[in-house]
Amino acid sequence: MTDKNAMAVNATTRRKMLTSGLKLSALVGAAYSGMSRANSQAPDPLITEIQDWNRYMGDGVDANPYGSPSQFEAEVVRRDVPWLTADAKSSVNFTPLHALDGIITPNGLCFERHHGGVAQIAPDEHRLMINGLVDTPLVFTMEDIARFPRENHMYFLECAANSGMEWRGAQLNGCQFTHGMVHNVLYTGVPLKYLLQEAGIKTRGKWLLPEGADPAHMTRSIPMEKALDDCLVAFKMNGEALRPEQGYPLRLVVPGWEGNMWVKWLRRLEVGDEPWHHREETSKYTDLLADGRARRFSWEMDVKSVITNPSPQAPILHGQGRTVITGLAWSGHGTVRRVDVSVDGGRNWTTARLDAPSFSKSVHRFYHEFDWDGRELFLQSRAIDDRGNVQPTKNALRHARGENSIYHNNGIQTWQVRPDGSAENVEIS
Ligand SMILES: Nc1nc2c(c(=O)[nH]1)N[C@H]1C(S)=C(S)[C@@H](COP(=O)(O)O)O[C@H]1N2
Ligand SMILES: [Mo]
Repeated sequence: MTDKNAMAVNATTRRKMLTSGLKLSALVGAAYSGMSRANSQAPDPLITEIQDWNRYMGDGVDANPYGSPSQFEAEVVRRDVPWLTADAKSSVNFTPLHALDGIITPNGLCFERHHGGVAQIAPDEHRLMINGLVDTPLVFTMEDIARFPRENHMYFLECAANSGMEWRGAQLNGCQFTHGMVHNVLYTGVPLKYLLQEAGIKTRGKWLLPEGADPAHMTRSIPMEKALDDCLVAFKMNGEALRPEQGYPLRLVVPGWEGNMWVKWLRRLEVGDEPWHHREETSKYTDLLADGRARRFSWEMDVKSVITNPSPQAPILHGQGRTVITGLAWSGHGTVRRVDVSVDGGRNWTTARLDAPSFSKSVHRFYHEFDWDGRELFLQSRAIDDRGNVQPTKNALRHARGENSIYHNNGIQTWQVRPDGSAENVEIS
């Protein structure tokens, strides 16, 4: 509740500021408010008058040894949905996708999902053990791990429950809440295969059980082919140490696969000959179908996209004229080849412009510059990955998988934009 009030108050102040700025451009009436403001004859005090920040010396270099965002960005934070979970220690908050651009999620804004709170582990007391079907059981310190060859890769992590509240209809009003269980980070770590090869996997060793050192001691069964393919044991995110929330000092990176498998505070890897069928892969993260059967081991995250702006938390404030539609697209199968945007609820599609680097199993940024005539819009985006997978409509998903599901909802999202620029989560039937 407090969050919502804070957002509303802030939106009002911002709108007031923008209205006063817009008066001048309204006189000229061109599509680009920036251009019209420059052409205006009326004096703008922000240009003609000396402001406090021009006049007085600012803080010195010692004011903020670990930098933080501008005070004017205080609204850009992870937020939770209070009714979603009973207790903050086994809960989730969401990445503010509507306030970000490019493809990197800043460390302090990466959504958090944990089942036993955030473990606080001193790196010199952390150990990683490899046991089970190996030639030599091993225990590594953090120092040991840092002596293996390391690699850097940009990957998205998406919780399989992202958009899960939307299976039965539009519910949460903001892409932060409908799609914010995703983050995209440059990881520095050691390929998992180097550590496994050091221990020596026995021929019968076909599965791997990573385990977390937190009170939830999260475990999942991972097939050995994936473990030896592109998994990393990571200790840095976006250049600095992992945040405690993200598993400091060590987490497993399982590119393209559901977030639950990316065990944080990684302390043990057990090699086995069959999957363990623990809680997180049976009662959770298994998808109940309409006929009562269940889809298990639905590891890969399918191709998905969402328009982040405009969206319910980021309405159009500038009125008619040139507006920039932007959003994110990703696929657990590889890169995103194309994103289409529709402003009329999927009747007509235009190919959007993909920008920023395109990495496999990483989010992609798309833009669509658009002249808005003030009409009601039904905005949608549809991503296609490099394997030719096309993001489905929500109805197509429901047809295939029923409505019992929580997980793996990669359906096309619709935002209704009203003539006043406000936006709402809706569905086209
Ligand atoms: N040890 C441990 N690892 C964990 C979890 C946990 O509770 N404990 N949560 C999992 C789930 S369900 C998800 S979606 C991701 C979330 O990663 P993040 O907190 O970095 O966003 O971590 C996974 N790894
Ligand atoms: Mo998750």
